[in-house]
Amino acid sequence: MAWDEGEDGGMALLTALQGGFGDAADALRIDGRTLSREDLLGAATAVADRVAGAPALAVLARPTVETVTAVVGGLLAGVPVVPLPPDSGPKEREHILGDSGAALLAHAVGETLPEGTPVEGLPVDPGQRSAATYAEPAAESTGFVLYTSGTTGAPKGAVIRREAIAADLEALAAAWRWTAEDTLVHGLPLFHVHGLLLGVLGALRTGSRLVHTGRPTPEAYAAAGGSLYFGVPTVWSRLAADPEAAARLASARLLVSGSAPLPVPVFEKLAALTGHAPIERYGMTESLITVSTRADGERRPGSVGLPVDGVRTRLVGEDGEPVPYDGETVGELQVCGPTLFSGYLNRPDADAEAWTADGWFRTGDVAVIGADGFHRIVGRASVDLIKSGGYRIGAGEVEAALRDHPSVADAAVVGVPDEDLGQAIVAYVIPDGAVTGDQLTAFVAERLSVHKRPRRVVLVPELPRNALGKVLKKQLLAEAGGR
Ligand code: MLC
Ligand code: AMP
Repeated sequence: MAWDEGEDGGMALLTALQGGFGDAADALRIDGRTLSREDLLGAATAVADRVAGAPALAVLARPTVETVTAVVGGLLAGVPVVPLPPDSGPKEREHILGDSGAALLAHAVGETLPEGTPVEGLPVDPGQRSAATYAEPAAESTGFVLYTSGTTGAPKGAVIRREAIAADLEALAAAWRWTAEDTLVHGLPLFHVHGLLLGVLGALRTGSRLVHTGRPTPEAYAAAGGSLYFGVPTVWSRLAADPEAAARLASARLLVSGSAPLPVPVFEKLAALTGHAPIERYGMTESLITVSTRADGERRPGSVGLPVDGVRTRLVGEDGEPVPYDGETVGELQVCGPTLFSGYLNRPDADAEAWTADGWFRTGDVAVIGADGFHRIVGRASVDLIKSGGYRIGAGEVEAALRDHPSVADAAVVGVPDEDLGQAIVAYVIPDGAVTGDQLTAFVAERLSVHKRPRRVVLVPELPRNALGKVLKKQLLAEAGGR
């Protein structure tokens, strides 16, 4: 691989746990509880002792020290880690545990697993210690299987190599001048790239301190006193609406937004209130973070900047031909480089769609690139992938959950522009019997994660369709107040 491994030997993930960066009793603070790196290493090694040799370790990923301990334990032992959203309903949970082949589900001591959980529980006690040592697993071995939504069907497991994560963290450390001097603050979920791979492993690789605020509220961010802050646009727009809290981030070094487009007015408000023009970066579960503005470069509102070290991008038109980099012509963004995933678990069909014949990954995002190389994400090629609060939601999965209800004849789900969430899930449902919108929302909530619940259900006698019977989602969006 043409990747500069650097002086530290390159592709190790948990370098800060091997010492050399100093330590503190509160090197990691998660929702009010603290751990030193030495504590974490001892506790995680105790987990590694119990899971070594397992095919995969699922982790009930609440934002807790137990979650971080379990994840690090799996990584130390070289066992692929499968974070499970803690609020996922039975259908989602069974799919993730069954598809990933996880033999064990790590959870906090004292926490009971939902009835019918199809794998053995592994209670994690961050007070345990082991002094065993493990050889660094192969760089090309699987670090994580991260489940992420497609346009239809159940979430797909993206297989992510350890070296992909190390390469991305290395590139982001360079782009953001992220060092052991930083204190990283965020309150994002610990089952996605943003909160877990960047937000936890980033700290464990660079040696920065970590403060996880539990929830990413403006007050919690203001009180954390960090130097480097991560958030999804919803977090930043809520902070920008709270001038007092925002002003307290003036002492920070860098504010970073990602996972969804940061609206230009939020960028500008944040810059005015904090004195820091935010960094915006772009990525995906499958590719990790591939494009970013830089700490030492221009931070242009509405732009995600330049490819990070090692990553290459290209724009391809509908005819399959390259489009000009003129800042105006749109094309599908394709990426390649050392941060890319290996493929979807058990889904050769999805792999065939995702990769080009010459080995580039099709992001499904539509972008423009300027003559200066700056990238602007214009939207998604498919209306069926929704981003709400930074969460990726497949319309098809929510539609399937709604259709499981005995009083639903058919359903169509769209993402309607929303000031707070970017997009809000709205479901159009043809009822077959007496049923209310609230009942249907509750029904979805029993099956899928909280953020996949419709914010609004509209009961309709029929859905607009084209001559082939396909639902006209653009028409529904227009009716719902979207584009
Ligand atoms: C939510 N609620 C609902 C509801 N949806 N109630 C009724 N109907 C619905 N449809 C409830 C919630 O449970 C919560 O209740 C309350 O309403 C407020 O919900 P909310 O508006 O969603 O706010 P909040 O819970 O604060 O969530 C906002 C957020 C969250 C920004 C904190 O969306 C979030 O954490 N997003 C991060 C997603 C993320 O990390 N994505 C990264 C993907 S990786 P209660 O009782 O709990 O208050 C990636 C790669 C990359 O994209 O580039 O980074
Ligand atoms: P996920 O797999 O949850 O990481 O979602 C990836 C998707 O989030 C991408 O395909 C984009 O559509 C979107 N995304 C991430 N970062 C940005 C950004 N800075 N601007 C616009 N969209 C983004």
